[in-house]
This record gives sequence, C-alpha cells and structure tokens, in this order.
Amino acid sequence: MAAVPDKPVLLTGASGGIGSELARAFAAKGWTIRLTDIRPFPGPIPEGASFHAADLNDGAAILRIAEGCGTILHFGGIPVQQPFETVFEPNIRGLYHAYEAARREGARMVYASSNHIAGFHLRSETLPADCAFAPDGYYGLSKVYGELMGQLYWNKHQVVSVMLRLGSCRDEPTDDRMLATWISAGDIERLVERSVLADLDRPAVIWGASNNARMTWWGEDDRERLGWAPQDSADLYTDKLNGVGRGDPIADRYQGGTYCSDDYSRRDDLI
Ligand code: 15L
Repeated sequence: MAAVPDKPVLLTGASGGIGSELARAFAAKGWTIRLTDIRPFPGPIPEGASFHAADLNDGAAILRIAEGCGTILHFGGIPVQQPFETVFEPNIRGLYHAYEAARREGARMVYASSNHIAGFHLRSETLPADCAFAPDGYYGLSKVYGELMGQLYWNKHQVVSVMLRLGSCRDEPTDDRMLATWISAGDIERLVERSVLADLDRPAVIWGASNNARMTWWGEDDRERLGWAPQDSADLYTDKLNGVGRGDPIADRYQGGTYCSDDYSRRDDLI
C-alpha cells in the first residue's frame, strides 16, 4: 500500500485550481486531509477530507484548523500578479498565520512559492537554488517574503519548509515561454507528495518545472534529497508553440516574462 502521512495534512487554498486537484488526489490515496479556503470547494468534498471555510487573515481560525496536523500545504493567497494592496493581506499576513500554525504544531511547511521570486534574471542565466532574489512584481515579492519567512522559522523555531518554486501550472503549455516553464498536474502532485513524505532534517528548495528541454534557466536544487524527478515534458508542444507569444522585448529578455513587462517604466530597458 502507498505511504500515508502519520498525521493529518492541512491544505490552504484548497478551492483553487491546483489546490482542488491536490485535495482530490491525496484523499483518493487515503490521506487524512483538511481543506481550507475562503471560497467554497468546487464540487463535492472528496471522501476522507473535511472542508473548513476560513479567511487566511483570521489567525485564530487557521490555528484551530491546523490543530494536530503534521504538514501544512500552503497554497492559499493571491496566485498571480496583482496590485500591492490586493496581495498584501492574503500573501503576507495570511502567510504569517500559516507559519504560526506550523510552529505551534511542529509541522512541516510545504510552501507554494513561485518562479517569480527570480523573474528579473535573464533567460540566458542558469540559477542555483541559492540565487539572488529578483522579484518581478508585488506577487513575486510576496513569494520572496514567504521564502524569507521560511528561513526565519527554520533558524528560530526549527520549522522545516519545502519551497516549491512553481513554474506554469496548466493543463498544457500555451506559449513559447511555457516550453521552458510548464509543469504538469502529475508532476506537481508527485512533487507535493514527496514534499510531505520525504525524510527531511532541514529545509529544501525545488524549481518546479517538468522535464522540458528548454528549461535551462533553473539549475541545481534539492530534488534528490526529496526523491522527486519530473516525468512529463513540454517538448511534445515545441512545433506548435515555438515563437508563440514572443515579441515583447522585456518579457522575452527576462525569465518572468510578462510579469516583468507589466507596469514596467524604466527608460533604458536594461538592468
Ligand atoms: C506563477 O507563479 C503563477 O501562479 C501562475 O499563474 C503562472 O503565471 C506562473 O507563475 C508562470 O510563471 O507562468
């Protein structure tokens, strides 16, 4: 029988696209999984799971829902580029509540970070896991904050985090950039499963892309320690998508794509 976590797992952002897929997949594997989101779960609650409606801004509710959990899968918050005021409460205050719950429970934190912590690196670079942060908007900046929060809670409270710097999670890639950044639903599910089950004595950082030939941007990370390797690939879509969506010089230059060109106002076009 497949391994099952010995304590309940809390999933925030359970009603989102990735969250709801993970909820169904892990419930089907027999995990005891608690789901939370401010929005209702899309469809029936999977058998073996429980749903607890809550706002990440409500710290007392998050602590209560997390009671007894051994892992927190933190997929809640704003998942795309948005103005500062939109991002701030869910992604900064809400993140703090999730980390406080992990600290209180002695739980592992599996954090849905993003490639946008490093979006302003050139596409010609290959980035190690300890590369300099280069966020490409307030969303990316909030994910940098999340990764630094993980460092604080490790150094001060021994909370082990797995930072998942996810690329483009779609049913299939839809443009030229995603020939590098795409990650399939299956690869994410296996990645999150290993993030929960792997024996880890310290934090880990993973670049989350499928096995794409064009993914030369992201280098070494902790995947071996986790026991994860991507199985799917965007390469099947190369002929169809080669060049699709290119033509914006800023987006084409940097890893973060249009997250970099959005609201861009430098006049020399160079950093
Ligand atoms: C992300 O972090 C977003 O959550 C996702 O919607 C995509 O925009 C992705 O990055 C990407 O870089 O394509």
